[in-house]
Amino acid sequence: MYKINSPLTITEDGIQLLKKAEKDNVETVWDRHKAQQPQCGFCDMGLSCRICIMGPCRVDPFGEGPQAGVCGADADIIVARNLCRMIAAGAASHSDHGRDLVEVLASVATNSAPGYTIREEGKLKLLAQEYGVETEGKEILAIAGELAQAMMEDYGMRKKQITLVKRAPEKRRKVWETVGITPRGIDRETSEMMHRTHMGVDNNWQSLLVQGLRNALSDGWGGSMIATEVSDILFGIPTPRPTMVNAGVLKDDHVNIVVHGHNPVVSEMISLACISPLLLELAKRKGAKGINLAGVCCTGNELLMRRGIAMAGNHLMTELILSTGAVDMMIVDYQCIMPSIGKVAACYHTKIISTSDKAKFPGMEHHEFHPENAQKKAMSIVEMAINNFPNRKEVFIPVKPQAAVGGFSVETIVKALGGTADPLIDAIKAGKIRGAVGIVGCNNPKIMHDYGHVTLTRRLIENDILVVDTGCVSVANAKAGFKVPSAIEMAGPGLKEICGSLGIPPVLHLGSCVDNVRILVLVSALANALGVDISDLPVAGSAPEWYSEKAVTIGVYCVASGITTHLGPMPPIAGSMNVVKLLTQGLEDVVGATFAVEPDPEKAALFLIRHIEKKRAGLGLDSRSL
Ligand code: BF8
Ligand code: SF4
Repeated sequence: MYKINSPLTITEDGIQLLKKAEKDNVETVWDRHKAQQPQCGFCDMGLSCRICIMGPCRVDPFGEGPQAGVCGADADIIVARNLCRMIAAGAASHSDHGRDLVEVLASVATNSAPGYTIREEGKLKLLAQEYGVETEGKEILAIAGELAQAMMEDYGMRKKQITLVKRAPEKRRKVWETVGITPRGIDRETSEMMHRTHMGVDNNWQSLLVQGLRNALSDGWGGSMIATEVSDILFGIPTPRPTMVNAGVLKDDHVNIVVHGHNPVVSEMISLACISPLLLELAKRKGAKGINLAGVCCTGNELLMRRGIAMAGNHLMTELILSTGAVDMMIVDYQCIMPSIGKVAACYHTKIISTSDKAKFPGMEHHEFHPENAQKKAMSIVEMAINNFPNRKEVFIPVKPQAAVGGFSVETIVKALGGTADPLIDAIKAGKIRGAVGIVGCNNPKIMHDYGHVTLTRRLIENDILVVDTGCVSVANAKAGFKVPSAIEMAGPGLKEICGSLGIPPVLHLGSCVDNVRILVLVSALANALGVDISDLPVAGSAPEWYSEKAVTIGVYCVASGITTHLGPMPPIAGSMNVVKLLTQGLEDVVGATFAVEPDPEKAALFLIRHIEKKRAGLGLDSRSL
């Protein structure tokens, strides 16, 4: 299906649209990446510091130039501080996304968020119980209000530990207690991380990194987990549903609206406006057959999981799909939105709308969404998109869409297994499924677009390893055809048998990046069922093409939760062998898992297969040698 004939992308739509962009004189992320070469070697190794203005400073990696910054910070301190600030930024991003959802939940409770509602009363009550909110004899909205307040407390400093930490297996919680990394408050850990990395505070690279682990855990078992759970309560628990992916999901005879960003608070309202009879009628009057809503990046994943909305592309496709000339409007919220988007759109008729008070971009029209006005705003914005349809010029939709199934939540996986995780555990024990790997994260122009994801996934399923994916990986894998039931033909015999009997593909789409917490919940259930720690399970994580600070935080909370994690691109830590050794070896003794860095997905697959076989042997299960 793919021609691996381009150094930039393995995808056919990507190849065609790169040519189109070049023809239209559109500058892309790859052009800018090229223009940045050579990128700074000090920064690449984490050896530059601009935390204070006695600097900027840098440490010479060859031992000839300065070995300390003006303040005296050496390579270990500078590298650790830089990495910790990445963790803090990633944790802040996910957790702020979670906070916005909690605010919507609070507004729903007071009837001040027209259009939003409680879609999952059962899940609301379960969460309320976890938070110690009394549910007996109470109105649903009253429970929602109290739950929102209780969640807000998780963000603060009134607790010894955040609530959802209780979901982790007991053995894991003991590890966190022993190491001293049980997260206390979501904002507290990020704030303390920023404090410790200020000039003249924590200048011990080990204790900095220990706080980095706690900060990341405050995201995984806090901010991100709240984001996912409240999204399910407000918008529905995802269930498997058919969808379409790639740039071919755009329709030349429909008004095409693309949502981009992360938070479903805006995109959900847009999706409702797109099926309004009034607006559909207007679209027809303007000469369109209908309104076609598609997604890119994680807000697209959120809609795909719950509504089956089509996905036009992942991170590196966000500029290119505008080059189709078919996008009448792109609506963005926040995170991973390149500030170049407005400039690309200006080459076409595309209108770009920013919606968040905290995310403004050059060349975009700003229409701020808040819980109380979102419903009305969504209607007026979609109307603007329809009115833009007649302004279209040349349209180039290069490929036919690829079918896929998306929307696996833990709840639906357990349901597909017949109500308990036992069939999955039996299949793992019998060796039909060797283990599972969560492949997560982004695209990065340093790596051929989607090559890392697709190659790694193919090798793992061939070796009977179940793959679950989120974020931008999920689009890459869907485009590669791994997410239709017939994809079991690409799987090894054991995985093929199990997935075939359950009627599921060998690669399961678990959602957006905050939804990586669904992986934490799933592995906790497996560990509890087997009476072991997460770090004993034949599972691993991988981010073959990661780029963002959020991905660093995800990787760190996975490792701190006991999941050994592979990274494609090297994080900026090579300037300190102490930090490298701690993250790739030393953490094994601390949290029972480590990082491994390997840009080549073929070699990464071997590493992950060996890791899984080793964990199987540790559990007394049969183990293959490679
Ligand atoms: O949160 S996978 S490029 S879109 S950071 Fe961004 Fe990376 Fe995509 Fe979603 Ni996640
Ligand atoms: Fe330089 Fe130290 Fe300031 Fe960093 S904190 S910029 S190393 S003086």
